[in-house]
Amino acid sequence: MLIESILNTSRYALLSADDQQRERLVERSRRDLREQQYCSLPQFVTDVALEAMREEATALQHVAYHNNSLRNCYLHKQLDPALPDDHPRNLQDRSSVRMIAYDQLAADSVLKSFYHAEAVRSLVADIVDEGPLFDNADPYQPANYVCYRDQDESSWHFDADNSFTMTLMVQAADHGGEFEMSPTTRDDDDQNYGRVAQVLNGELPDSVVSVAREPGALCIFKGCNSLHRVSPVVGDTLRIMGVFVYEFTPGVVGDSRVNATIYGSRVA
Ligand SMILES: O=C(O)CCC(=O)C(=O)O
Ligand SMILES: [Fe+2]
Repeated sequence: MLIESILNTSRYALLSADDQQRERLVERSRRDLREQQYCSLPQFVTDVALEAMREEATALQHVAYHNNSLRNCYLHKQLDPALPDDHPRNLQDRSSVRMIAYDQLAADSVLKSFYHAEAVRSLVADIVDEGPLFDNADPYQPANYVCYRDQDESSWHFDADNSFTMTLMVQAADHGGEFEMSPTTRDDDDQNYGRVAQVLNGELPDSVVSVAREPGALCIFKGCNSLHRVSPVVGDTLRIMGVFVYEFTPGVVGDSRVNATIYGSRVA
């Protein structure tokens, strides 16, 4: 599919880099990202593209890897016996998601076309404002569908060392599957274990924002220092999320052991 048919150019002037409307969008999104740790761009892709993505992810369900594990909010599976049982590093919770990796997408995949489009990469780079972005060069990671069936969820966690996380809502669940975030739970200099434990134990409900998103919304968020989760999905409608990885340097590939835990033993 041509990028002109994928991007909702009637709402977003994405194909002309010097457009004033684009500049305002970048300014607003930068401010949102700074002030609330996420920004959301509704109706970023067309209905035709959404339908193609929905079909693609649904047709690939039989090859999706069911990543089902207990982990702490730092994405580790090991406990630390030197720390108390109620320390955040020793609090485990469940994650159950279905991963469709980049290498499982067809050459003409609409998700791939979206990810590789210069208009998308450069807009995200302008919003994130930390220098130019490059495609990730890993065989599995660059663009994925992450799918949630009935009862699937992703419990509270910090994303691993990426400066930002980028998702595209393709299909929402019937119920549940809410994306919730407690902005800036920790910072680069302070793990803030006390506050982390409070969020994990449900003691700071007022700090938690639910990021409402309709299908088609692009979301960029700072998942590295802000605890976030996807609440359990209820109902038969698959929750489908596109997840994308851009890098600040060219040629970045993932660690093969990490990939095996995300995508299963076939990638080991
Ligand atoms: O599916 C979502 O809304 C966000 C999932 C998530 O935590 C992530 O991609 O890091
Ligand atoms: Fe995350």
